[in-house]
Amino acid sequence: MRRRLAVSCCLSAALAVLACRERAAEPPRREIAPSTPPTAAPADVSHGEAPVGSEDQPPPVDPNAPQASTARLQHIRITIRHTKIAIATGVTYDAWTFDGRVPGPVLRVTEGDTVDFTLVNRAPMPHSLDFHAAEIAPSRAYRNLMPNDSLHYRFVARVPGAFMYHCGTAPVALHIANGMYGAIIVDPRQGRAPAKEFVFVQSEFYTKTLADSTRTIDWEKLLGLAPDYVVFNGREAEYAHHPIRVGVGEKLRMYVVNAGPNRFSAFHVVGAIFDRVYLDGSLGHSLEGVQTVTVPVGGGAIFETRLGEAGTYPFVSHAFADATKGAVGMFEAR
Ligand SMILES: [Cu+2]
Repeated sequence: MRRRLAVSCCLSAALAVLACRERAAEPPRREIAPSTPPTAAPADVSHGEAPVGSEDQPPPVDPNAPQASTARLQHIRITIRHTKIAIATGVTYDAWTFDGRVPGPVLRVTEGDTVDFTLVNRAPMPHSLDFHAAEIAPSRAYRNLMPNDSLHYRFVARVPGAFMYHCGTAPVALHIANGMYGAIIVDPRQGRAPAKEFVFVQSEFYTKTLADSTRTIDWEKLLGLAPDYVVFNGREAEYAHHPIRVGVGEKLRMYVVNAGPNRFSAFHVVGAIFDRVYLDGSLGHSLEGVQTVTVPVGGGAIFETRLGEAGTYPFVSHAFADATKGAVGMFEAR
């Protein structure tokens, strides 16, 4: 009896030692602080995911579409530069840019126009430019351009729509996430009905902070599809801080291009229904009377609506985590 007790005691002690060793071999547990969803609304406007500013202060990034040009030969020149840009209030990002801005310049041509294009690389590394509005051999036109080199070619903008352009140098996700994208509108030859026109380019920023407090790309966040900011026209909630004034009942046309590089846009105007949406901007593919339309990464769409009464109307990506991260703006109808 005594012997059996001793054996069982030894066994328990050995098991306890083993368990102890196993515990010691376990990697130390990281304490993750539980994140608490905010319950205080940032704005008193319904769907106001960011504080709403005054429409008396014009937005630093102009949302108005450029005028259509009547020239049939369009000379376009873009210079690639690395520069610092503002992506949110007090947040500076070390960006790779077309013409020193993010998004790059909004380009506008008409169906059938010849685009005479020159690209100049003033950055210290290879870059390129891919026009979704062109039908051309990428091996010739979208090749990597070395620092201080330039490239010249022509293409005919054959298909009307709202197209993306972007750097196509690998890894493409890195070059796009660093700011190398923009919109090119190709108007149909017969034109579109008069309207107040805006361009919104949606994109994401994945950031980490450097010693001088500038932000730079966080590659792991990019691969994990976890942006810090999702924005229209390069800045967090730009048009919530500076609402866009429009007329009650006025016809509005929005050219929306989604540069990504990862997040689909669910474009929606709160308090409105789209009279018509042209998928990819194509005349042949339009929807009538729709609430929300997906703009895929690397795609575009043209949205038309009217705001029925005076008031503040948010426009958002209805993927609301993205609206919380900055994909929100406001129309102020008067
Ligand atoms: Cu690039």
